[in-house]
Amino acid sequence: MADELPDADTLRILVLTDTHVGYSEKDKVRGKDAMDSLEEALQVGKSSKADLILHGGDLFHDNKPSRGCLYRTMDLLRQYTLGSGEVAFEVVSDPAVSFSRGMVNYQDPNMNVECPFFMIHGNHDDPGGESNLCAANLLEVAGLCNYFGRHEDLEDIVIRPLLLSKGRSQVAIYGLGNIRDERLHRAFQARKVRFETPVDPDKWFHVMILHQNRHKGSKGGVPSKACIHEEMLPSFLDLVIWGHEHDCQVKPQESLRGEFYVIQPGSSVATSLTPGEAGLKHVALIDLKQGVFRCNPVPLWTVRPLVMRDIVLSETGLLKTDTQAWTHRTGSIASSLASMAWAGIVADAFVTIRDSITSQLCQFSGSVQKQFHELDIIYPADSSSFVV
Ligand SMILES: [Mn+2]
Repeated sequence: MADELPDADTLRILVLTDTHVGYSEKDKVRGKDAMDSLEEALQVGKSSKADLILHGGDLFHDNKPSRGCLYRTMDLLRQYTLGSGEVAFEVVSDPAVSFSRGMVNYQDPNMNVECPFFMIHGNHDDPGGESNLCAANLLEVAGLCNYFGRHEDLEDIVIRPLLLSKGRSQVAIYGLGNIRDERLHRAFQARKVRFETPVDPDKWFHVMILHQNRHKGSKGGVPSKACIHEEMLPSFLDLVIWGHEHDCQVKPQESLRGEFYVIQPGSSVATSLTPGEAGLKHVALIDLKQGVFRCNPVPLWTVRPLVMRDIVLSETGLLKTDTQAWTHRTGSIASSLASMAWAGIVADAFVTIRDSITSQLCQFSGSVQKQFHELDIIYPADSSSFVV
């Protein structure tokens, strides 16, 4: 955590993304995980005296969050963003350009905001339906968030920055809520995405926040046209905050052309059984001061660890068809995790065996209801490696 409090010229932003609240909410063991981690993240903002919170989309896991999920989220936002503390920065751009209600929530005379929450939507919580609203609009009308980065006209996407100033620091934030990857890729190629910069752009620190697939090179990830490449983003940017990708790569990485830095905070709950989700999750505290920034990653300890192990069938000597032997083998892995739980190494065991060929899921749950580790055993897709 940033050890000292921000001074009069330092804008401190708590950056988080992909909190997916409501994920697995009906699960008896994991049901509260996503919400607990959102709360932990908000606590980081509060204890480090962040000036504002910036969320990179997929705050909610479901497009129509359950009543319980919405209620709890609103309750947390009340608890961690409202209060009598002073907002020490100013929005100096026209709020009507960025926000549908024409104002930032801390300027609303009916609200008492001390740490404003800004967000873009992700692919899980995007606007739609008859009303063309999303869950963020509900938070917005309740005065609990500042929802921006929504672009209606995909033939002409004009990204106008939200301009913030604190003391001698000036920051322009360019928000781009999720758009279907292929469409956005095409729009970038067809030069239908334009960025408006403030007059005197050199005096501003330029931050972009987006929620899209990130190009991972030719080896891995989604097809090249179904993602956004760093090279497509304008070179005047100083920092890009990349939402949607769940791997936590919170340490700033220099962009391929070295023009800006990229921070990918990752999700605060593991929603898929992939190796990228198994790392320790973090949020970022970003201090911006007169054109330079510092990123302090803060680990989230409430995130239930995901442990992955691969078992190669050909190394086990078990027959592919011998399901009994497999049940025995997986059962013994489950019980060894359970004994680790009893020994206090892990608090509980929860084993998922995924068969990538039949897509079958078998789950074994340990008996200690505290934390658990999840073990994913992936059978190699290449059946030639099976002993048959
Ligand atoms: Mn997403």
